[in-house]
Amino acid sequence: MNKKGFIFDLDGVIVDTAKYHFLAWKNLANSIGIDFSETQNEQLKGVSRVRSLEKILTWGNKTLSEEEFSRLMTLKNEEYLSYINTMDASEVLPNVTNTLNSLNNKKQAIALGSASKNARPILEKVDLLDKFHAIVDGNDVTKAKPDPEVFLIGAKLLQLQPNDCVVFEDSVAGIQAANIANMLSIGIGDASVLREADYIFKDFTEIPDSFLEDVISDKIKKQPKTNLSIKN
Ligand code: B16
Ligand code: MG
Repeated sequence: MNKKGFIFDLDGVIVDTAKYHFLAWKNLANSIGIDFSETQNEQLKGVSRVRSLEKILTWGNKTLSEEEFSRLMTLKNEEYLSYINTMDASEVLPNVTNTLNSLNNKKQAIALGSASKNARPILEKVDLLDKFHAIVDGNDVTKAKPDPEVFLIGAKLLQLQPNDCVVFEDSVAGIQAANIANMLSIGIGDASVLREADYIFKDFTEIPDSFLEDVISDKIKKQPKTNLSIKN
């Protein structure tokens, strides 16, 4: 059987940790007199922790000393981790575990490609760590999505060519990163937001096993696109 690399984003694809990021960022922003809405939280999806705080400060028209910036990042992460600590397998999004099991049964290569520095503890909490052959997270990358670094490292660890890899992503930046990496991009979520993806599904309950079979057997393949570049 053909072997493909299936690379999963974490937040918004495997688990809904956005709600915990929201609570922690909101409390932090409010504590320094900045309002923070769910719409703004949407704009932080797939964005690194440092960049997220920079964006919040810009929205609130505030500047901080380096020390204060790093103190607030630590505070945010401590609160976020307190929510993460309550997580268990019941928080895995529908049909994700089945999909991972099915791909493992088909002897496919599976990696995580996440911006989060907390990816490993989260996968441990929800009992999925042993389903992955490689983990690439916020500790391994120097460039954030839409830079393709996170997925290219994933392909390398799986010992596969980028063109033999598939990415599941819920963020626009992540879809762009997958496209730039020349990987089949599969958007998980809202079709109107993720329209740059090669395929879009609302969630994993909508992905038929026949679709995965077609990807593995090369019936479904990345169509090369031209003129792709990183847009910030
Ligand atoms: P951390 P993903 C991303 O995860 C989140 O979507 C984003 O909101 C968060 O700021 C980022 O991880 C960094 O997370 O603070 O845990 O390092 O979607 O790339 O899995
Ligand atoms: Mg995500």
